[in-house]
Amino acid sequence: MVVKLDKAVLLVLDVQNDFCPGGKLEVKDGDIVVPVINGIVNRFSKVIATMDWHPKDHVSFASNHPGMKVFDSVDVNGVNQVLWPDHCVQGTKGADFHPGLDDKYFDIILRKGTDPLWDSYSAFYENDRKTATGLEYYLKGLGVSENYICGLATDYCVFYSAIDSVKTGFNTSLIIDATRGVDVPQGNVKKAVDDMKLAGVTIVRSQDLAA
Ligand code: VGL
Ligand code: ZN
Repeated sequence: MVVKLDKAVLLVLDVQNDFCPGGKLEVKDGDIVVPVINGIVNRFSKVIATMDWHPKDHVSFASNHPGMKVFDSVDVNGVNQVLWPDHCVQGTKGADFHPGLDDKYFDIILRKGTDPLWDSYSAFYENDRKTATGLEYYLKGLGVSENYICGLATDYCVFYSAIDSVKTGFNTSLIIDATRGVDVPQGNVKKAVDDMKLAGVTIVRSQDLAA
């Protein structure tokens, strides 16, 4: 029997085809996280996986902003929005988990980014920074004190989720070898990791967690 890490959960963020090599918004080496996550997923008392899950008319798609290009930014209700290629469209192959990801230990799957008018990088709050996804209350209801975070992408979903995890009062660790980022502009991943550390996120490696 594997000893579980008490009161600790694993958040597996957006390990979906579109964020892996060959996907619509591919993250370099994004698929490398799959075996790393599979190797630690049974150590946690609960595992929460998220899926980026957008309608076709989503505000974050450059294709819905005539005249704008991918990686341009626009203002959406006073919030800066990076424009992406169409990705993780609800019900498409690109929105599925990577086929190698072992999902049998996932207790809940949280879909985010479903509102056409708002993006949601964080697993806790939409990009208006105040609409809750409910994850905080689920975790607090379980008496969880510690969140371990992994998945894609380091400089977006992972970054905002880690920051919100700290803000909502959880001890928060980033499993550094189980995450990869978009890194546009170059250096964005390093900046995200540095900013997470400054915010109080602990950096760990998967071998520190292996049973
Ligand atoms: C993400 C860009 C656009 C992410 C989602 O999950 O990190 N990044 N949508
Ligand atoms: Zn998205």
